[in-house]
Amino acid sequence: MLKVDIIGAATSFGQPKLGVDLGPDALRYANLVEEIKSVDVEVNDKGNIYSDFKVDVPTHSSSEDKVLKNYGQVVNFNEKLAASADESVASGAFPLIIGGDHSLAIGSLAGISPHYNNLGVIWYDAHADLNDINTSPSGNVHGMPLAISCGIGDERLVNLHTPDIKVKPRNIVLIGMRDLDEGEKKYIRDENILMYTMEDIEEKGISTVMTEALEYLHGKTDGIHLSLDVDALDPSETPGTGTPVENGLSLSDTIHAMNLLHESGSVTSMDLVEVNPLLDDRNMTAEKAVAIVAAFFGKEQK
Ligand code: HAR
Ligand code: MN
Ligand code: MN
Ligand code: MN
Repeated sequence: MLKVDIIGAATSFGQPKLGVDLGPDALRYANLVEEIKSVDVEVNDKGNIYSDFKVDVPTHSSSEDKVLKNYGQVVNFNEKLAASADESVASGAFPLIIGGDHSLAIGSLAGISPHYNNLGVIWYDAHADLNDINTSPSGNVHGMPLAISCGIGDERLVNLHTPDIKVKPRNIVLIGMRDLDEGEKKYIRDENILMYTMEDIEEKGISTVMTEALEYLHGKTDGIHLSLDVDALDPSETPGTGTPVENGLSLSDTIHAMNLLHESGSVTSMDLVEVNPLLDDRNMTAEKAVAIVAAFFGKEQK
């Protein structure tokens, strides 16, 4: 039986809005554990990880005039998360990292990637999160984790947990894109990263997109990490998130995408991020996120 380790990544340091660190508990209130167990999966909830620092420790950055916000907390938090994710994979479990803002993907990918030679990544998000300190419009680290995992950015974050590049750009698929910064567009073009924008999804349909994504990754990767940001969905579906973007994916398309990933059997780890109960309407975003995760683990729709 599949063994799933839930790792609560209770961080909000990658962005400025209060409450996203409560996401893991909001997901538990929405019956995350019970829903996953209902499909004959063994679940071990490892509880939450927190940063050791409540206030920021002095900011370091690779550039003089710009800063990475909450740098000290982001480094400390992700070191702890990487250790936990690494331990879960080593024990044979499937790590399900629940956030928390998307800066947590720095730690999850750092902990998971050493177990693979060529880890594939499906980044299901409205945003590419491919900024570095110079291209970022905000200094918020949740807009940077995929770049950092590709070796672009602050040295301590790039070398977190292991002194290696965690992900190769050619092993990435971006899905749901509709809010990209200029520097991100350039990086995607220069590195020839496979990207499906909302327009592509509307044109091809989600089934074709997921099938193409899996075909692209099969053969050249030995594991696939799904990093699912709830802002990939339309804000009418998932309002409880810090940076909603109009014209997103529907819940039904997303559930269908998860069913296809389940059937493929090739995804080996997952993040579920950016659920913010303080911005939500009676926990509906967490409830939908739980339905998405349940579909990913094989729950049939009623
Ligand atoms: N691209 C913008 C920035 O870097 C906005 C990032 C939005 N955040 C996320 N990430 N939720 O997917 O600041
Ligand atoms: Mn994101
Ligand atoms: Mn996003
Ligand atoms: Mn099944």
